[in-house]
Amino acid sequence: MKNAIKIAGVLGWLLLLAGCGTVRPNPDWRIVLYDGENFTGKQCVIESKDVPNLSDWQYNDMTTSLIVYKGNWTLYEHNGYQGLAWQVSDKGGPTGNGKYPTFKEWNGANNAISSVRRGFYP
Ligand SMILES: [Ca+2]
Repeated sequence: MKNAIKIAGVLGWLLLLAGCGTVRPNPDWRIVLYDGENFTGKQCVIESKDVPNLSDWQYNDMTTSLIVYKGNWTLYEHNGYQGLAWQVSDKGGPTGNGKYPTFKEWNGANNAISSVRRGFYP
C-alpha cells in the first residue's frame, strides 16, 4: 500500500514535469485553416505534423481564418518555412481561445500562408 502511494506520487511528479514542456512541439497538436472569414469555406485540417508546402494539400495562399485547437504554431508566407512568420496558439486570438476569425487577428495578410509548423519560431 505504501509503495502504491509512492508510485502514484512519482507518476504525478512526472506528469507535472511533462506539463511544463508545453512550448516544445507536441505530436497531437492540431490547427484548422479556413478559406473564408469566421471559419467558413473550405477547411484544411493539420494534425500531428508540420506542412512545408501547402500546395501539396491544394491549400496554398488560401487561409483567411483559423482555429488552433492545440499547441503553438508558426505560419509562413512562403513554402519551406520562409518569408514573413506569424505565431498563433490555442490561447491566442481576440477571445483567447485559439480562434482567429480573420487574418488581421494574427497581424497577417489574406490568402498568404504557404507553410505551417509546430512550435514558435521567429
Ligand atoms: Ca504565400
